[in-house]
Amino acid sequence: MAEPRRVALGWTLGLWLGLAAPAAAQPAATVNVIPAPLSVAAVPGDAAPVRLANGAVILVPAGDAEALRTARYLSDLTRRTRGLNLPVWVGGHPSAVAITLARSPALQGEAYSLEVSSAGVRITAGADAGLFYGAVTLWQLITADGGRGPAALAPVRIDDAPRFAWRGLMIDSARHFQPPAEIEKLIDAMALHKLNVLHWHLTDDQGWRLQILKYPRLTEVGAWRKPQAGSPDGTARYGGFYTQAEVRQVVAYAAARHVTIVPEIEMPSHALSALLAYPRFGAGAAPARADQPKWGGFPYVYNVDDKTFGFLEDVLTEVMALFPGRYVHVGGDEAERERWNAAPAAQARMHELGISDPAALQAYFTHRTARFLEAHGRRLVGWDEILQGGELPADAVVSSWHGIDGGLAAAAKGHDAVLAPAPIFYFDNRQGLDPAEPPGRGWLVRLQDVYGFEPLPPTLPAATAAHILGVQGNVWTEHVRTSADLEAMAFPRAAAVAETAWSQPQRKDWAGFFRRLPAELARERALGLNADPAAVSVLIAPGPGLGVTLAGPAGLGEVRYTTDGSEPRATSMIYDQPITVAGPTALKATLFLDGVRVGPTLARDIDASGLSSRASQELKLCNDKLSLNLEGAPGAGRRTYLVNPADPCWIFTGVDLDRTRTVAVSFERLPFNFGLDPGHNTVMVHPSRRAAGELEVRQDSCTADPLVVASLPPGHPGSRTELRLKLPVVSGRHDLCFTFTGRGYDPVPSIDRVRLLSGPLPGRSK
Ligand code: TNX
Repeated sequence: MAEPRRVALGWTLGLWLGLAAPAAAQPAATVNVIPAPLSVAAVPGDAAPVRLANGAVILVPAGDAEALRTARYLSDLTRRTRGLNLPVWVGGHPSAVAITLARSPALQGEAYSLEVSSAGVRITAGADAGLFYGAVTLWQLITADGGRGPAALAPVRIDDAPRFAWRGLMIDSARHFQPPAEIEKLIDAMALHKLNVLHWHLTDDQGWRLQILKYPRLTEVGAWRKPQAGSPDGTARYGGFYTQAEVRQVVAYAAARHVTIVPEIEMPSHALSALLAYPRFGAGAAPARADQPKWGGFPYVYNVDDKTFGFLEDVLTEVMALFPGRYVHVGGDEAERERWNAAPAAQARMHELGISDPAALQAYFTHRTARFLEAHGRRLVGWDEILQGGELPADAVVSSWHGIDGGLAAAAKGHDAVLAPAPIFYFDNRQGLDPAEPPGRGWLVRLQDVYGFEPLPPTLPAATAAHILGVQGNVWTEHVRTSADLEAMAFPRAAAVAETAWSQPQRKDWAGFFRRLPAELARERALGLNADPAAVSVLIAPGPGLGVTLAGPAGLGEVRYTTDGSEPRATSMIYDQPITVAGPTALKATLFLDGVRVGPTLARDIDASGLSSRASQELKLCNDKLSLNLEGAPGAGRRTYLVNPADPCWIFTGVDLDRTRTVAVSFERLPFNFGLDPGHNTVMVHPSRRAAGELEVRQDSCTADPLVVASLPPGHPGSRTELRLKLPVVSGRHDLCFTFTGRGYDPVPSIDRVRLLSGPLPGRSK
């Protein structure tokens, strides 16, 4: 079996690009557009496709600067994604016009209509945003066949408008930093999905990313951290920040694409980097540099004295000058507010307010900040913890992440809310089971899970529903280190968010979305996005016995495969039951939909050793209360490990012990950089006999007496080791449980792969 490769996501889409969707003529009732438009209808009497070749003209009215900007954007887009040149003309054109952008006061805001007929293509809207979204839809029609050059469009009439006003994506630039150009690339991609709110998470314990002129140390000190030994970030200092000039440019870039940026400045907690720069504004524990490269919850909170509020107001003043949108997010999540109980200034404030509950003090914090923002014409947004400790400021908006109940409760009381429930809208989670998926959290959040979310329960009163501003996907980046991985985590899941946010519920259906997905992935690729093909990929699992099981997305399309090394075609065998192989076999499998190839080819050499080897992602975690897909140390052959660092224990199911004499277990020691919440994800230390710890192997149950125990050789974070353990003679099929013992898990040994070896011990252990 081939070793998992991170580059496996870089499959050659070109192979199936030309085939991604059946030819250009699309039936009028559905169009290959995401998000699905409100209404799609045939154009009476028109049947012949409209051809758009190089030189086809886009015409805008004279004196309409915004229409001109949108026309130029469309022209640029078709050139860079399809190599199709559509020149823009203003006012009139001597000969035929292919595409016309027009204004109509009958349409408002983001609404538009688009007609493709023998008279050409006409996009009509009242407002700039509507015109822009009409152009985006046209671009999607032009690119629906995944090809290059001229396009043929079926006649169609589209009338469209969004369901929700807030169609969001959150990018965490604090845990890992993305250069401004990457943020702009994401904004461009958002706009092309009709997403219109970028919630930009700019500050957190691990980094302060926004230049504040009055407090230069926020970035001089707070933007940089020293990663721990063995961390994926390497040993140099890690960090970066956005200068105010860069932010202004990003804001303008977003505005031109009808994307509003909601900046987030975290308070009263998630503030370690700020407090390292200005410890005088802290309460509770003294800020510790050593915590800055760790993930998790920390005991550092801002103080509640006037000078700290003065500092925060100064910061927010600069933030408001940079970000013209109405909303300013001030975090509010996961504050260890009990820390205020031991801080004299906080105690004095509580005394003055006549409160004894630190939650009420956080409510005071929120109100005071909301009043300040309101006085400047802005609205406070906060995570759903701002609902605790007292009444919410009337104008405040809740980002609901502990499920949707907080958001719905706030809406019932007349507050606005945005729904971003964990885990399904948390795009730091894996979207597929393949060992080559990017690092992140280990829970599975597939594209169809995201798509299946309906924000408004049917019993919700209309007056409450009116306060749900929309939905938002969140890309937290503790474990998402690179731009390529960030794009893979965000796309195509952002397309599912877009359809939930834009399309009416009756226009949504997973099978229909899935049919539009190949074209969607092709567009994302054409934009240079590293979209994750997990939703159209074939998964391979060893077993049962000497066989392999293949799986595609449930009930959609068919898996076709070959065993002679050739590329699967529309006529190749359809997979319908586990494949049993007699000898070494080169298996290739691909997902097809209606005879058209829609995903990458999975290629595996199946032989006895391949079948009896599992990567950590193919094992089961004994305890998945915490599940992370963690990247190892940098260097050649950098790997990703599925591990619960609070309980390093894995199960290899159904091992044929009659054939297995030895197990070879390779593992890497990962730095334990987690500030785990006490009592939440309690570290389950399995006590060791020796300081370096042991690997214990058990049969059937993880609490039985071990079959075999091996001492771990000493090793530092980042070091990789393989242990070979000879098993006693046991017969039958059994689960094997692999547990690391220790006197603590720093570093935490993380299994890379378990191989089952038969016969006498081959070779010696490394
Ligand atoms: C919780 S959601 C957090 C973030 C983490 C995220 C990881 C929220 C408001 N806080 O600090 O990055 O979980 O999934």
